[in-house]
Amino acid sequence: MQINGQRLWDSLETLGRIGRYWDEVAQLWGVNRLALTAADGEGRRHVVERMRALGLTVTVDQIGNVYGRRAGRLDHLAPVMIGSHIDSVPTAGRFDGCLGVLAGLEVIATLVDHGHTTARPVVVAFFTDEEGCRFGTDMLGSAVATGRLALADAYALRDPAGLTVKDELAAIGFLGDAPVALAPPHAYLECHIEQGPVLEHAGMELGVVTGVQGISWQELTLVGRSAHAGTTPMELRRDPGLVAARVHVHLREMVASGQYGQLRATMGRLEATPGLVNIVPSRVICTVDLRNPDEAALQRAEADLARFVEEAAAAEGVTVQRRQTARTPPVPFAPEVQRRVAEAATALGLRHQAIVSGAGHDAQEMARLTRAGMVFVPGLYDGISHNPRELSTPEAIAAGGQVLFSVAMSFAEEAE
Ligand code: HGY
Ligand code: MN
Ligand code: MN
Repeated sequence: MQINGQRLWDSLETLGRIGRYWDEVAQLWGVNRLALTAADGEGRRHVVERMRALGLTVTVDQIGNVYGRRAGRLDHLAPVMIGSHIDSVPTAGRFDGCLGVLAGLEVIATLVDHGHTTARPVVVAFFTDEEGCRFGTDMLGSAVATGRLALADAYALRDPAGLTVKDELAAIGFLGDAPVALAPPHAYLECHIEQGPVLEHAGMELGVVTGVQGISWQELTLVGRSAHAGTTPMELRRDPGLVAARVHVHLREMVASGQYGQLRATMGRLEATPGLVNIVPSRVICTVDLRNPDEAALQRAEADLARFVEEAAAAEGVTVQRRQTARTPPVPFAPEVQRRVAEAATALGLRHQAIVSGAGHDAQEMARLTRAGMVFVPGLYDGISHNPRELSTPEAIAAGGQVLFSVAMSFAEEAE
């Protein structure tokens, strides 16, 4: 059975119009469906409508995860689950996450077209707040569904305006009542745009994802003393902005030192208060995102950075409060899933290679419950992502969708 690549491409365009905004910098339409905002709610309702139109039974759980289920001939058996997320960063393209959910619906639509019922049930899922950039921790919905995060703790998370996850779920009408604990699926599959340059530069048509690298997010609150920019002598200052700048430079120096393997380090958020031209800031809040495929090297980087921050703050008479907001170790994907993805790619004559995911994904959480794996579709323009310029080709999307279909069917027709 062949999926309908054009229908999949069109569905990405349609969903991509929900929450779209004109990005002045990129001079392109971008997507902003930040988790649990009205735009996210609109995107969710659109996908739920598509699930229902495909005859799926839709369940919304207490953290807002949504599952669309298609019965199987042996309906008592554990389902094959295909999922990802449809929430986005505020400056997104239309592929990150959405490809995995819409390719899952394309699998269902293909089965409907052919009037074929699989042995096992098939479930298409989208998880709440995978991006984590509003409430501070990533993979929120899938982490709760797989027991890494407690529901009460997730509910209590607040965004910078002080709004809670629970209230915002209710506000968009997705505070469901189904229990969050997920029964282990027979297998979990996720198709995702690579979001990096590896496949494009290697001339590959598909990536067989071997796992996800470790992720460490922390928020630093640096408090000094606000003072007049003109009258305050430099030696009397306690400037948190200087400490933040030193930390930022130190991140690059740690990577350049080569002592932490393939460390990647980012200071994505940097907010000075009061943030005005003629006042030494009283407070700076900044974030640090550390990534590493090697857990021991990631822990070394965290420990060394913590020491550096303490020393830099003390030298400037600034206090520091550190809050770990996300932390997941490197997660390997099931060899059996990898094997089937590679086999399907070979059968379709697709140039493919193994690749470690630089980004976090819901599949890393689902790997706690079952055999999980991912299909990567190459991006264009060095695979830029978390940016309106994120793009792939209709051919690559169709190929990824077809491999996803083949692998899903191989699991869905297993009666034991
Ligand atoms: O940050 C990540 O790796 C993913 O996009 N949530
Ligand atoms: Mn994603
Ligand atoms: Mn993302």
